[in-house]
Amino acid sequence: MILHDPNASAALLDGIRAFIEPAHVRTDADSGLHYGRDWTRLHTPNPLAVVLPGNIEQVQQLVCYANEHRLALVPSGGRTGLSGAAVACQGEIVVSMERMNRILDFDPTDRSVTCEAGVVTEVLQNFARDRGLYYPVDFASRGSSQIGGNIATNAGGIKVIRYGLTRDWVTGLKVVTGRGDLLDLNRGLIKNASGYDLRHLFIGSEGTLGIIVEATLNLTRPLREPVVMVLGVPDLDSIMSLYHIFRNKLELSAFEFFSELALRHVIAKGLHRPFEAQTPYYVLVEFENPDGRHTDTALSLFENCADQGWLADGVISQSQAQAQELWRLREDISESIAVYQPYKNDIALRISRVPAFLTEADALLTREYPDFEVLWYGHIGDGNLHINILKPADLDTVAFAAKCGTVSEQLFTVLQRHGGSISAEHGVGLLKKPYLHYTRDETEIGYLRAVKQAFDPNGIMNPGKIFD
Ligand code: S2G
Ligand code: ZN
Repeated sequence: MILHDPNASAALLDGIRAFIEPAHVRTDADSGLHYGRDWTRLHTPNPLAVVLPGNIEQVQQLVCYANEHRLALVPSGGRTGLSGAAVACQGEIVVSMERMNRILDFDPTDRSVTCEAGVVTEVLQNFARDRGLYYPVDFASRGSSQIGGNIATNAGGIKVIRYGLTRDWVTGLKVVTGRGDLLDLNRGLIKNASGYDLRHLFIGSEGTLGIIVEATLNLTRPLREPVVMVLGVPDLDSIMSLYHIFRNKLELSAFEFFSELALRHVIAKGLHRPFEAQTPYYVLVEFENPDGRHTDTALSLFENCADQGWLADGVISQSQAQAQELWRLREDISESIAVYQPYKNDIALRISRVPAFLTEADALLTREYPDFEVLWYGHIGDGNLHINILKPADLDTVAFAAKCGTVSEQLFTVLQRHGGSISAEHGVGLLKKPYLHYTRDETEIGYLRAVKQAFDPNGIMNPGKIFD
């Protein structure tokens, strides 16, 4: 347990100012609010201070100092997380990586880029694009999320079906462990059979093993003339039929879905419906279409699926601008419903289990919670479903969260039967911690604790996140 006497705080912070410039050791309320939380709003930020190191040496000094004084550290990137992993609500010290935001190296032969943890995802994407390459891990929060946070949560997003997750693009990682040791992991190698790959322990560790300070990432060639289709779908089974047929005939870079309820919230923000028909669900597929060589295939797929009754209407982009406009129908969902303080679930299943789970979960929610507005959307191509329950205006946040906790227990009981995970890409943090046992059994959690003990023996790294 990390304890500290508030009276001793001033002396402790002065100790930090001895090796980090005073301007970058902040205790003002605005900094505490700004840096003390992610996109979740269930906890009141209450850090002891916000510290912004400028280099690896300062990060190491801070971790050593925190061990000496048993100070809790919460690593902080773009704070776009949705599970409370970057929340500091118990007098921890927030360690913001935003000053460590340089791109350090690019190698055209390796097609790799090395950058500090605080580089914004979109900055890296643009850096790659300007050199004729592509960093293919992509999601709506690209403009504010940071590479270090993407790695700490193994961020997924909208292109996973073709390009995989962040984990698949990290070829080197420099981390400061909870002991204060600097590890230079894998150093950009494609092959390296020299024992346990510690890089993969830090990917998805949510700041609980140490602080990611630098990463080497692979890049690839850009998508050639990507085309987007949005299809109006009558029911859940048809979604899976479309998935099978489109995946078998086209190399998809995205296969997303969203419900009519989700679309209505995006339309309410000023976007236009993709077509006249209103259907219960919509599928968005993306595939590259150099010189239009796959257009005929796509159109004949559309006709066949329409004949089968699997789709009622659809649109295919005629330009990159229209493709981007169609993407916004999916990508703007999260932002368009934020005002309703949605209770989010982000579950993962084997794709083969998606139809059975979707049907069972939808029936459960409709039966048990008829007064809840439930939005379904997500990355069906990865078996990743986002279930968002919008907070009714007449229910206060605490009562709503309590009721949704019950919903989660019921949903996760169904999920467990289908072998799924309580978190596909948003992580566990604080919000999903009470439900971890639905996905990891006690034996496995024991091993997670043993790993934590090896890297952070004093428990200073993001204590209370993922598990206690
Ligand atoms: C998505 C973004 C966050 C949310 O839209 O795919 O991962 O709203 C989400 O769930
Ligand atoms: Zn998602």
